[in-house]
Amino acid sequence: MRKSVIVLASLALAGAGLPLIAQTASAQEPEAGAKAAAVVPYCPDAYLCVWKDANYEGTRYDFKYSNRNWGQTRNRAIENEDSSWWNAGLSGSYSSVIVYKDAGYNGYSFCLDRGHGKASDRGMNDNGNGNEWVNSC
Ligand SMILES: [Ca+2]
Repeated sequence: MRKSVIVLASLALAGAGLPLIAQTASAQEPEAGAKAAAVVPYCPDAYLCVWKDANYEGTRYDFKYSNRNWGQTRNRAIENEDSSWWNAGLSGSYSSVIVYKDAGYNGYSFCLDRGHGKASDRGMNDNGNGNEWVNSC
């Protein structure tokens, strides 16, 4: 008898939990679009993070300083393979970062303020070669 009471109590708890989960999910649905645009990937403080794939996926490479040519860094594997970027730079001076298509800070580029990124970029995709920290975009 006691056993069946415990089972019933467990079922009641499980039943009570389900509507809560469903409610939470439906409450987030209207924000799905905004949520997708506000994704903040993990990127260590003080770094420009660069991923091999779009949407901050695949192997991540971190750049702390300015680099005229990614091909001459230990992160050379991401040269011309980059597909998404996030600026987790420190506040204050040199908090924004420009990503360049060509070595020597040349060619097509875009600038990311601190706390901003690009989940994809048609012009830069698999083309990046350098990054330069600047005071502002
Ligand atoms: Ca890529």
